[in-house]
Amino acid sequence: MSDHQDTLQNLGRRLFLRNTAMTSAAGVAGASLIGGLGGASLLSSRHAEAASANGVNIAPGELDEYYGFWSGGHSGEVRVLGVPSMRELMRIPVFNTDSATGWGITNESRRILGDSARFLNGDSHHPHISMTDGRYDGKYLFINDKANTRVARIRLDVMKTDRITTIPNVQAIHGLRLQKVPHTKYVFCNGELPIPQVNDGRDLDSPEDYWTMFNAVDAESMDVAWQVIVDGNLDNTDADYTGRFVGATCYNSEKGMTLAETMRNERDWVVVFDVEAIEAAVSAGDYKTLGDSSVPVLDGRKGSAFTRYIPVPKNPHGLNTTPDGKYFIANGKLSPTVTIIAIDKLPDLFNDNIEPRDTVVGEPELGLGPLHTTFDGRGNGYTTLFIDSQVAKWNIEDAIRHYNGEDVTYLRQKLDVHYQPGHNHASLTESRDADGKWLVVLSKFSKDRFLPVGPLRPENDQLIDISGEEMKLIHDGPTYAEPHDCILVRADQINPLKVWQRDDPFFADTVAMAKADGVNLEQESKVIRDGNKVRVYMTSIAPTFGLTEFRVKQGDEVTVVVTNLDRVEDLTHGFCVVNHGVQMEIGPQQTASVTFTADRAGVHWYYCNWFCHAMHMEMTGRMLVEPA
Ligand code: CUK
Ligand code: CUA
Ligand code: CA
Repeated sequence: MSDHQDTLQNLGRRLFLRNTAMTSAAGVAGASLIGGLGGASLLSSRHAEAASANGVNIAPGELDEYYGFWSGGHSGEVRVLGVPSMRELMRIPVFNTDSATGWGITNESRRILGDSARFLNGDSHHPHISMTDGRYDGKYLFINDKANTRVARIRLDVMKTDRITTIPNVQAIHGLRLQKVPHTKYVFCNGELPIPQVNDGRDLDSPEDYWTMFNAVDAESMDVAWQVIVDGNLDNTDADYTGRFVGATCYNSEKGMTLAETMRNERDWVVVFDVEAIEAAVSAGDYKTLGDSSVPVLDGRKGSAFTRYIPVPKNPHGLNTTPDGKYFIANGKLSPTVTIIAIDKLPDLFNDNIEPRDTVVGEPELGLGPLHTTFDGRGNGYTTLFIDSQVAKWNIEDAIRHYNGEDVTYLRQKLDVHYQPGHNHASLTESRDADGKWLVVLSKFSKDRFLPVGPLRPENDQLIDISGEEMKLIHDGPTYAEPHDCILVRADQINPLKVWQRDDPFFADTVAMAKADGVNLEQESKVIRDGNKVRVYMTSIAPTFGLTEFRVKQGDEVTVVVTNLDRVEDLTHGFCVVNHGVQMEIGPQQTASVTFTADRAGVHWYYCNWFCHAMHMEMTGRMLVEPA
């Protein structure tokens, strides 16, 4: 039997199963969504082994062709992987605190965290790389924090977080995408959970007065540029390739406060935003502000000039723009379909020449629980089916022909994945350069795929070769909670620095403080007393600190500034004060600082904790604290 026939038979079985599964999903959701794994898994394991036998091998010392940036979910971080080897290359702390680098501990990171430094957690979902003319430009990566309503920017030249903005007037930033054309001027991000406006204790018991908003953050200043109030709520989002339109799914058109209420309507919608109309209103001063915030707020509820609401089957999830710029694809979740919205019909929709559903040019049935779709640049979509534990490969134009009544098959293949996939992501899929080589499927459950590690299991990021007609599973990659999403970019599109530059803005404030103290960071180590504040400046060259001791008084507020004078690539020092919770990374040519209270008299050793030299263990010093 050919694979194609196999696919069709398989589809038949899935469709047969659909009614029961969808009924239970709609009834009690939650638990039933992860049911029905059945016996398919053993068979699939054997398939996987066969595939990896002829898979790729990146030999020791060889470099990968792609960078992958993975969100770390509720670990709050971002991870950098090499693809196709799936080797983890680096972790970038963002919304979390990090013991190795001192993120959340150092003054430089705390300045970036700002007021939100008081939060120790984050929940990052959607990493996206800045673009120029619809292509990744390798400058920044942006990511949301659902947990504490923030958006962060990572500089890809140093792979450090450099800005974090808390979005006012909304709760839980979820979907996040970037303007693709003409360049990433805006970071678009969705407030998911409706709240009273203003949220100061009023309207607690009046959910009808709760609202949420669509937000645009200026990618350079990281200030919130504007906010648009919507009906319902907002889940995922994506931008078009003209620069004018952004689409977002809404699963809660009911504005329900409970699960059952959010599933009441047969249809929810995709909201489309007209960025040009919004910008015109903001420049004309045609907006209000809310509470303490000075951010322009526009009313984009139904009937507004800024938005249109396109009905789609109930509780949609992912929203993905095809790399040819023609379509928004809304993924059905509770419906076995995805909805294809023609972007070239949107101007007519905004001119009220057509009805919202007239923009829908296809609604192919793919299987149970479609969550996200990604593209190979050859006209195919790859949609994760959460309930079926599969990825469906389907042809977009054939799905449109089928919708128009033609007798064509749009499904190309279904591949079992392990298990319950959320996002998937094909190489360069969000840009004009989508190259259809690799597909990463982020499976939420690993179950039997790895050695058991206690009740908490890793997730499973599967690498699939999509360069040929058939999808082939190549690799299983266990990951820690929880990479909702990732982005793959060609290695040549990212240009990281090898050592820090001395004028880097990342530590410019600390350099300015030294200058005000009259300290030449590159040449001297020095202690400056300023009342009960003591600033300890020291250099480091492997394997010594510029100061092997310094003396303070009990109760002093001590700021230690270390400048790593090593110019050697890869030669990082650490600075850790024993029993003080003080720890930081100082990369080659970097200046880093940390402030703490010397609250106990006595001898307190400090040491370097990056193994930097044969005499690394000896790279130590003493903080001598005189009793008060
Ligand atoms: S969401 Cu997690 S699987 Cu936050 Cu993009 Cu769909
Ligand atoms: Cu410096 Cu170890
Ligand atoms: Ca709904």
